[in-house]
Amino acid sequence: MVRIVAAQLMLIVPVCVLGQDSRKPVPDAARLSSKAEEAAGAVRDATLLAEARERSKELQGLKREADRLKGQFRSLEANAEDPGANAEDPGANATVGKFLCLVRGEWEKGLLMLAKGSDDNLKRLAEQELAKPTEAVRQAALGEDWAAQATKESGKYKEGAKARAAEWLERAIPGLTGLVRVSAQRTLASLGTTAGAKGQLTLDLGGVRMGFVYIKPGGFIMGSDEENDLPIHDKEGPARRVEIGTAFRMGKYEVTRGQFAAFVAATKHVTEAEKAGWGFGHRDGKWQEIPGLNWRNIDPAHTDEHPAGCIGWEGRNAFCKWASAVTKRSIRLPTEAEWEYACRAGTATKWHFGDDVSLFGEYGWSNRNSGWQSHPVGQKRPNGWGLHDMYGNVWEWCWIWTGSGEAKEPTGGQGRERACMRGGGWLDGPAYSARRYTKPPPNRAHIGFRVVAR
Ligand SMILES: [Ca+2]
Repeated sequence: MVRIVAAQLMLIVPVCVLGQDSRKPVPDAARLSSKAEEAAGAVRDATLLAEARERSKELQGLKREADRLKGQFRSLEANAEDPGANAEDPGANATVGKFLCLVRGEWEKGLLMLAKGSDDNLKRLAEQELAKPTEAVRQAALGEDWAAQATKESGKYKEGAKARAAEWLERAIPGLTGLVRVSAQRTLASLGTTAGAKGQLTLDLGGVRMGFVYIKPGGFIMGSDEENDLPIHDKEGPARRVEIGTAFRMGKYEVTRGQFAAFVAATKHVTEAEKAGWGFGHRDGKWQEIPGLNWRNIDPAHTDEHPAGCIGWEGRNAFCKWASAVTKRSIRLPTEAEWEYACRAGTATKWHFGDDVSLFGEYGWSNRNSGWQSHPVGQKRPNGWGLHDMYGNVWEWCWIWTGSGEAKEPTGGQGRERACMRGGGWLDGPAYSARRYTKPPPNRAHIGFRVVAR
């Protein structure tokens, strides 16, 4: 019996190391292995005992390697926070710069260090990056160089280099022609970048930062054939297949009050609510027109992390124009199709978390849990692709798409200037992925926006 237990324990050890069930696979496996050693010793089975000892030795090796890597990352973290005495050391600049760019995604600080570093390849890449190339051919060359760098890296560094390569190639491809385009497309496909945490990007909007998630191209069933229960909401059907032909990046969160404030400080923009001298908000237990209400004063307790509300059509257009100029990227509102595709994150259920509305409170702020106000972005769980607050908190402005049936890539259309809101807000019931409202009223405290970048 004990022999069988020892043999069974030996079988479980590798499963434990490789499995996802344990949070500490190596220590757990080591404990199992030592139990197997004990059992094998008790039945005096020399073969089993030798095997159990060999396994324990391997696990000790694994633990040492894990500790060494942990130590290395700890010292890189410490150096990244305080370069101190190492500031002029080319070796330290190369190591810490690479860590900052490829692991932490802090490109601004990391590139300056790489440019002073001892690694010639990374130094050349950093110089190309710091030149901020705007021509498609130069952007593609930079993407190809990062892809080549990725083949020399491993682990998190490899993922970071691949994500950077994909980012430059996606920007370049629309402006390329002929063989260069084919080559860029081939390299991009070979990177196999997927939606989610690996493809995250942070842009600096002149002092404040905005995080984006990479959204891969693909098809999905947009809308719903179900009868909608509220007469004021628009038709969500017919459900139809829509193809999103080009990758894009979507804001991880709604645009915050702090980000909007940076835009206003830089441009002196005056919103429609400020010009009109009133906004709609919730006060004294009532949803009502409030004199003087605008994005600055929706609630005295609001912080820069709350979503920007009371932002009208002009405000969000001007914000996108400013953000595009600051980041040298195309930043705009999502089309409805892009919004719903990203919201669904590969799901076909009513909500991205399934069909059970009782789970809504884990993912969004609606009138059931909001306390009649918005909440700082990102407090609720994200969807499968890492986007927060797609349901509730504030409604989000989108470009409307008027086509139907099969579509390659609905673009909304600059000329039509038609807006639509998605996702519901803190004042409303739990909105689902297909819910839409095409008559956004002005100056509402529960309407905000989210942007996409190319
Ligand atoms: Ca929202």
